[in-house]
Amino acid sequence: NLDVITFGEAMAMFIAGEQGPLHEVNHYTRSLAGAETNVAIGLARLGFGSGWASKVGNDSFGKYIIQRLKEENVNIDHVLVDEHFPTGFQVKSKVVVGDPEVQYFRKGSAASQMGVNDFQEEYFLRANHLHMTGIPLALSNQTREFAKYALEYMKKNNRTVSFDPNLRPSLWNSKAEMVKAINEIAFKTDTFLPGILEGGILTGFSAPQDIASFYLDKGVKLVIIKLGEEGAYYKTLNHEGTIKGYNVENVIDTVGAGDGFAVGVISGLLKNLPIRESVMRGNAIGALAVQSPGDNDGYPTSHQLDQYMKKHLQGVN
Ligand code: KDG
Repeated sequence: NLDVITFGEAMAMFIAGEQGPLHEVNHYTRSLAGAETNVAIGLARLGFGSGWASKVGNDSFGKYIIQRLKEENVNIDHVLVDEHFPTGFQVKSKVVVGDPEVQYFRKGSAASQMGVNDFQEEYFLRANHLHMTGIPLALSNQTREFAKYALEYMKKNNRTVSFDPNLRPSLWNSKAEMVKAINEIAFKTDTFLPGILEGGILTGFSAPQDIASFYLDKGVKLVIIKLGEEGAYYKTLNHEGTIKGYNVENVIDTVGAGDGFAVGVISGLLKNLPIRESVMRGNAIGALAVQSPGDNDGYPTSHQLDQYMKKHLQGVN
């Protein structure tokens, strides 16, 4: 059976083989992108029953996505093939420092057509936990309604829900609309996982403590704020703490680190580990993720994660 379900849009991704602006790049390596597929893959690699719900087009990118997810043991019973709309893709630059440039070709994609009518209740009931990101809230009215429905449905059926806002301002009409829509969902989730800059945009506060309290006051049970290489800060009604990040000497690509962090945290919570340990797992997978060019190719198996954490012991502040 399944432990966790996610839903969203997967895309074929072309990673530049050489540095420079995208329009000058000649060589690309094909890979897979999509925040929620990254999480689904990461959890499956750790041995969890992991399912992903979406739509792909009846085309080569759609086939590629399905094939990759099968290889990763992600359950695809809720992946529908749309005959009318194409699978989206994205192009990503190669950088030495900072975040890469990303260009989307996803407007009107098959995944953005998934609406409430596509929601398969029996499928979602197969899992105890739902992981969501803010991206489907931005893609289309249909996917936004799907996301709201999925959240309500899982809560009504006593499932736990984690939420990574994954702010993508370029997918929204305005910042105000983005903040409102994301917060509306965030307030109803159990575990909220913003980055520190995202938390600032969403609340107007800059200190992690204030950002966390803003959501705890609204009923969120656990807020974990990603601090990049500094690690992460967590807060519940009774506990708080900062967990240092792992030292990484050679950062290759930062994209996928936040999703890897979610994988670590969710895996810990599903195993009923203490929050601190769950956050440590998040930090560890985030650190592993930035050391490889693809989004998810650095995500570990359970054994690799244990080995990495043993080898690179980190203190708790
Ligand atoms: O979190 C990684 C994602 O940014 C990437 O895989 C693409 O899902 C993606 C998006 O919509 O930006």
